[in-house]
Amino acid sequence: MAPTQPISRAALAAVFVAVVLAAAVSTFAITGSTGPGPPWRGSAADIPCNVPPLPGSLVDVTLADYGSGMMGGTWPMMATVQAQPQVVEAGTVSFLVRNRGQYVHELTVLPTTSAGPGTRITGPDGTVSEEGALGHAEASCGAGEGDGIPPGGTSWLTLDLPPGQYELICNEPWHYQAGMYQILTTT
Ligand SMILES: [Cu+2]
Repeated sequence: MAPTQPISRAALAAVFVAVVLAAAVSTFAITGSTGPGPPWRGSAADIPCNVPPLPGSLVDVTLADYGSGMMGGTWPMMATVQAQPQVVEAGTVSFLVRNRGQYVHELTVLPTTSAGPGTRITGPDGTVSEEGALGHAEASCGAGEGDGIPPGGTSWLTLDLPPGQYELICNEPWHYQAGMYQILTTT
């Protein structure tokens, strides 16, 4: 083993620069966006898709993520479901769902639990129970069920929702735990 050497000033400076750069990059990841929409990096360009007219109250849903490569690149460090608006009239409700992230996402609509949003138990496969699910938007440029919405892709879903609270989630493995849930209220 080589004798311990004092750390050179140059090495210290290099470490300092690296730390500052890392801090700057992570700050940008959180606060970098100045325009409308979520401040996530890695947002995908839209895949062209002709969305048909959607009936009832319209809820725009944005699925987004940031992060790079935990768990072999399959786990976004953070991800989000954003609904606009978050309160709509009960009855016919259409969801227009856009994936602006860099991972495949999907939307599942569930009744809320009494424990509140984000409290569902994640199983060993990284997903939560979809018992009682009211519908999914997970097609690539299509309605309803599918293999997931690719980055930049669009899916949609129309449901008849009585007054209540619903949890909009992404149930790709580990995405719920990464923050992909949002409450929608119908009145
Ligand atoms: Cu997801």
